[in-house]
Amino acid sequence: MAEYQSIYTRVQIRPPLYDGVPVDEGPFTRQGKPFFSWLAGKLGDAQIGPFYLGRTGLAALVCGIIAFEIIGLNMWASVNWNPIEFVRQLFWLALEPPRAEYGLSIPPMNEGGWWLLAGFFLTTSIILWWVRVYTRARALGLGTHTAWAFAAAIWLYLVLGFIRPVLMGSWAEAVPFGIFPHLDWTAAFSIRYGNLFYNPFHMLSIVFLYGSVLLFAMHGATILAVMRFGGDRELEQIVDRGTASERAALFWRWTMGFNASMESIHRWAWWFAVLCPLTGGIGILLTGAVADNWFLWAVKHGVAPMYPIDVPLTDPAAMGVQQ
Ligand code: 07D
Ligand code: 07D
Repeated sequence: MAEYQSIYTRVQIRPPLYDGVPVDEGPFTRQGKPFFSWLAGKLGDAQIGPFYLGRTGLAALVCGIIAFEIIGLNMWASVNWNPIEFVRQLFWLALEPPRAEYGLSIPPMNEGGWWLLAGFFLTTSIILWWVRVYTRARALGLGTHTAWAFAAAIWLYLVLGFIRPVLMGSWAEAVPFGIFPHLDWTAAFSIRYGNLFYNPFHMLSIVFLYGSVLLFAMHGATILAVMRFGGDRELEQIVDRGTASERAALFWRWTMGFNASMESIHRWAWWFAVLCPLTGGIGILLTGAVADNWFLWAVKHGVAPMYPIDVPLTDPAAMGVQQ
């Protein structure tokens, strides 16, 4: 019993290797002989394989590799094909979208054309992977909850890189490819539109981001804590509550005043996670369309205080350090 107190996965089962339930797989079949990995078993299930690529999986992989290559080769070209500089500056390199003067037209390849092409292949790849997530779930007789949660993330991605730029009439509005450049874009976007903190949908998105983290921690901790009473059989306990459920419920009533149920906690988790990019996408879509400056918007709606213009304010940073 004590093994469940560990923070690592302690239980590794070694049943006979199994390819998984038979389903109608179309022209593709499962590839590769499955095997056990002790290291994989520390993090998750110990069995690796068999793999299934399928039509959409293969197409997604090909499109993803093309996008990755376009981005990588453009970055490499930007340091004159110097391999050392490429590695040294990798996190700072970028493939930028076209300048604003090109609007939504197709620019020359070196002035944003490659960005457009990479974006096309990346988007196609992500959407094809979504189809794979959906169809694989259906093939196995599962619900499609994962696919719809993934769709929420794709919504934010499409708003940032496609829907909003199209509505604003310029690819220049979109995010560049690059590790730090995309952070610079995020900071610049916030400043350009008067501080994104005052965007109520950014606030909501943060609520669900932080909320997801909290719920995940609470749920993971609760189940680990009641595993010794059979609480790991979570789903059976939805309708057939055992002592694990009762103890977990009482624990949360004592420490929080209220408890989720074995079923509802998963719905809370799903909704919090999904609502993070869903509200976020709405916030980004409204930026520039409904509000050009979120701080002034907040002042107008009584969210932020109006600073009195007749009272001289001294910037503390300009006062010098008092020793
Ligand atoms: C842990 C699951 C695994 C996923 C991983 C990411 C790539 C990129 C790069 C080809 C939690 C794989 C990375 C495929 C390869 C090139 C050039 C998910 C996990 C390990 N961001 N962002 C990161 C993306 C946006 C922001 C990291 C993608 C918006 C901030 C990584 C997108 C804004 C910070 C990354 C995207 C924004 C990051 C770690 C798409 C507002 C960080 C991500 C497709 C939402 C953090 C250096 C992670 C960091 C970070 C990827 C969009 C803001 C490179 C693919 C435009 C403030 N982002 N991001 O672990 O360390 O996610 O940056 O929309 O601080 Mg970002
Ligand atoms: C990016 C969805 C797309 C990803 C997909 C996955 C691959 C391949 C590869 C597995 C993350 C594609 C996968 C390509 C995978 C492998 C190998 C989801 C994505 C489809 N903010 N902010 C948010 C906070 C500030 C800004 C959201 C906090 C400043 C902008 C989130 C703070 C400024 C945008 C959030 C803070 C600023 C955001 C993102 C604190 C910068 C957005 C939610 C404490 C100076 C985005 C409405 C999410 C948004 C966003 C948090 C501060 C700018 C809640 C905690 C004030 C421009 N910010 N932010 O799910 O939706 O992202 O805003 O300071 O666009 Mg912010």
